[in-house]
Amino acid sequence: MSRDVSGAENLDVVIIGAGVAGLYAIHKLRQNGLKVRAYEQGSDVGGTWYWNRYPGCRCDVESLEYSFSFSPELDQEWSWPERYGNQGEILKYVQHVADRFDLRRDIQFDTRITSATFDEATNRWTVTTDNGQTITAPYCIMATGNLSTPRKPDIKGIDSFRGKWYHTGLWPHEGVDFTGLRVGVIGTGSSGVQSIPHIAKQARQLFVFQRTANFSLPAQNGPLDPVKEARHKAEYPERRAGAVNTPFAIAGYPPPTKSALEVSAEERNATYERKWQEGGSISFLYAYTDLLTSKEANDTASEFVRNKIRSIVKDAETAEALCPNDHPMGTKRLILDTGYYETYNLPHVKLVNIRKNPIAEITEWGIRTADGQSFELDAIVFATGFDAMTGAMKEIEIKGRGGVTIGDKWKDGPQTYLGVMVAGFPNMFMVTGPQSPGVKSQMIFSCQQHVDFIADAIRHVRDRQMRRIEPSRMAEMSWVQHNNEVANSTLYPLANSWYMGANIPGKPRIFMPYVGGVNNYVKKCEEVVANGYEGFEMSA
Ligand code: NA7
Repeated sequence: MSRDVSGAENLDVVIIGAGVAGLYAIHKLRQNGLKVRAYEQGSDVGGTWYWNRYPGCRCDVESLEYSFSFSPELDQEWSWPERYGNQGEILKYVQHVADRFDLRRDIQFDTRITSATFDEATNRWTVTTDNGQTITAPYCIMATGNLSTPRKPDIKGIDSFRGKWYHTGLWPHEGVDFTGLRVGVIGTGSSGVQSIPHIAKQARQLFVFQRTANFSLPAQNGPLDPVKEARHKAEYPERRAGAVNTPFAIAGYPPPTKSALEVSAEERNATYERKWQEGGSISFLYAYTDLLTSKEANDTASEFVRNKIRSIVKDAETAEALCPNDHPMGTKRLILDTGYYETYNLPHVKLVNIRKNPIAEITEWGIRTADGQSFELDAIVFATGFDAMTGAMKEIEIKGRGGVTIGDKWKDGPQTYLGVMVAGFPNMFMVTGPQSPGVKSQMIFSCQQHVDFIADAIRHVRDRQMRRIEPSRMAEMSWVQHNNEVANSTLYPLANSWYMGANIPGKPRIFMPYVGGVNNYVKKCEEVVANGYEGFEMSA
């Protein structure tokens, strides 16, 4: 690597993060002849799949879909053991991709980026690391992930707890043995719902502290059927090409044609039952055209799931407490589980409704709720989620033009153009930033699509002997407005979810993902390029 007079290392593109987005960025930009390097806080590749090692951690997109699509050979070579990949299987796959495409030689592990500053005179980003290194490059890519900043709530007394505590997003690599222990799990999002049945198998006693009940559907996971795998692999070219024309970037699900309100209650329930047995969230949400746009239509699906919960959970009070009733189904990330509701029929598992009776404090011995009940615990698991979508970038001191930080710029909520760039932050790109469809899609598809867009934009700028690219404030404002209009035409804003920043006290409540569908988003990106990078300003 070359160095300048100050000793700083010089690159063409500095990439922050070596999860799926960072890895593909290395591959793609190297193919374009650029000198790149990724800096990664973890000791290996994988991002989400490196950190989230809690028991039961599994992807909610089927393994044949949740994979890179840039290499037809890779598509054919890799075999997935199960319908839905678990954390270990997915991490193994990502590690294989890093080795197969020789990506590790351009990654520095165990390195946290602490600041990134744009120099207006030289049009270069200067990035510093927690071990005192300085790197400069004209372009900087934030491949920092959407769910990569775990958050433990600030509950009074936590430091006095004598047992051990864990966060699902920072799980010990050696695993945790809960055998014979009294365990408390706080949080019932995906991480809680996936881990609770596993923790229950070991724990002597398990208390689940639930603030909000969530909708969860059965994954109906199992070994991958070899016939299905062979067929899917034969269809990969068409499936991969077809994904771009779908809202979630997953082909193979015929779009719904009818409103839920057009059919009889019997027909509706038979459809929901079929989808429930089939497993998976897309299939269920695709049952009717209006499940995410009409409250009345959604109510029919929500009530179907509530009735399922009532039929599975034997204790009527527990069942009722597990029935979500404060948000329409699907407006928070729909969870896929294996045996979650059944777990509450075990005699040593108890649900504690902390909406009714909040946690007052954590004591030396466990958790005390507001009504004075004490729960003696040996371990506490925080399944309390992440500072989603903006957290990771805000943790880096990013300074754009005029020394404005990303924290200042986003103090009332994120503002981006296409979820890829921010006005005032030239030459800084984001992979699946806020206001992109990333988290509402097959994430690896979106990471690739964003990186391809970014790589083409950098080539466009360089080919024209330009040195700076930045979205105009007008383009940014109109994209933010469009994003909000699309969200407001759906039921999504009705839920207090991490999509809204609602899980972090004090975070501005703005609906962050683009929910107009990958198909419409990609069309918009193509139009932008066809019109000479409309909305972007370039200068020498
Ligand atoms: P989520 O989905 O954000 O869930 C976090 C859970 O923790 C949720 O039930 C929260 O309740 C609960 N929570 C958060 N803070 C507290 C406090 N202070 N007290 C009690 N309960 C709390 O995170 P996950 O890790 O499960 O999943 C994140 C995504 O990863 C998921 O959507 C998939 O895309 C993969 P709340 O609902 O806020 O009342």
